[in-house]
Amino acid sequence: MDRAKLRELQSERLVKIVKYTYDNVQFYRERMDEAGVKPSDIKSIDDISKLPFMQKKDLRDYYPYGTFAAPLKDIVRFHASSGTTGKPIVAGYTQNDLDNWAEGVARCLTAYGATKDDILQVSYGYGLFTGGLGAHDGGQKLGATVLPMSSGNTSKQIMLMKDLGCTGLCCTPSYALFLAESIAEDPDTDIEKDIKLKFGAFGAEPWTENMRKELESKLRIKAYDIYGLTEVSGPGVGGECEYQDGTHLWEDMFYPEIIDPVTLQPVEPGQQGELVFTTLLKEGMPVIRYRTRDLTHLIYDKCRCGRTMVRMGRILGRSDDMMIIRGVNVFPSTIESCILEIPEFNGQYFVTVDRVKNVDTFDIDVELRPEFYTDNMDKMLNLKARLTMRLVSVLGIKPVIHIVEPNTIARSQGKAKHVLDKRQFKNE
Ligand code: DLL
Repeated sequence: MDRAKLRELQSERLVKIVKYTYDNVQFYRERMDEAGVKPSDIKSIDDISKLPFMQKKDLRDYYPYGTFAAPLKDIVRFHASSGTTGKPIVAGYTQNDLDNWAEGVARCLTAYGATKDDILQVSYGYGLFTGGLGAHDGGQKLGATVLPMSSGNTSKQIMLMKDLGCTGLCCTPSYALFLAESIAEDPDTDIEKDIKLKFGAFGAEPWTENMRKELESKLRIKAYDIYGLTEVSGPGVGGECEYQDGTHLWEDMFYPEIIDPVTLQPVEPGQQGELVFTTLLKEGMPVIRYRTRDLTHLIYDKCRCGRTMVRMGRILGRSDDMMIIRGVNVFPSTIESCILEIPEFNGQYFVTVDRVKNVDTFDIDVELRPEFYTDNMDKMLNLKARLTMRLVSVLGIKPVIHIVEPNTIARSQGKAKHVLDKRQFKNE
């Protein structure tokens, strides 16, 4: 769609959604009244900056139904985000919301080159997490055949992947890496002959270009990004195209902005900042200027694929995932990228941060590929030195590296957990 036309459509939809939320949700009414803005002040998408922001805390404070805009009789499904403490965020969807969500996922799959001839192995968890059912509905909307595998039971995953000839894999990149390792170790499976996978739809956690290379070479596929969040719908808020050069956001449904998380002002076009979304079509639980905490940038140049919808750079991390170690900002994704530059490591790692005598400690366990594991101390010390040097040059601080045997770091079947920050448990 031509961008001028898209802007008209966004304007029309924003005007409607603002009036709809003001009329139906006390929370929005109060917030807009406090900010001194009326629905009639919103005449086009250019007026969006007049509206107040909302964040996760608001959804928690108004749990469970306080931000729902449709009556419960019109809500046909709930999902919930994986809150580790306290109440989760509950999202409610009308049938139209589910149809639009499936449309978003189907667009991603189409952008990966998938068609109704594909067989999708959906290995995201089914249940409250949006990954499983989201990918499932999108796959069916496209007309592809869906295998609702859910996560776990790796040997059965491999058996059905082979026997049914699955061509697409939908799961977290960390679980895809685990599946790839398991396939490589399975004496009864030959990746070339037995596995028919062509592409993967990987998301739900930050991942890097080096992880992409790893997954593409291990699974002999094209590995594509899929992005989304429960508060906005689920997977399929955007996805990459064949050029793998940014994640197209489906801006006719989800309007993105990038703000400076401190000043809350929009950043210059192309600058890094916090991603904010307004859902332009949601009925059940719309969100207006929702602060995602995800850090990224937007690319408005036309993509080589011909799609005009904006692209998002890789999510660097969440502002709440960022560790400050000895005063330096450290994202797990940066560590992952450095590890995967060294071919002897398999990409599995675990970071432990602590504070001893008022000084931050920074330890990284990192696994070797089985073929490089040796008791030759010189080789091990050399590898350790290479990784340490690389991390020092990128991060500016020195971690203590521990090279561990293959298969010793706990694998995740959903979102990977890469960090234990023991400082958070102390009251120093
Ligand atoms: O993770 C939805 C999803 C499922 C997306 C399957 C993609 C595939 P939540 O559990 O609410 O929803 O977590 C949302 O996960 O704010 C990001 O921090 C992170 N995230 C999701 N996709 C990506 C991605 C689902 N492609 C949170 N790259 C988001 C980086 C991602 N981070």
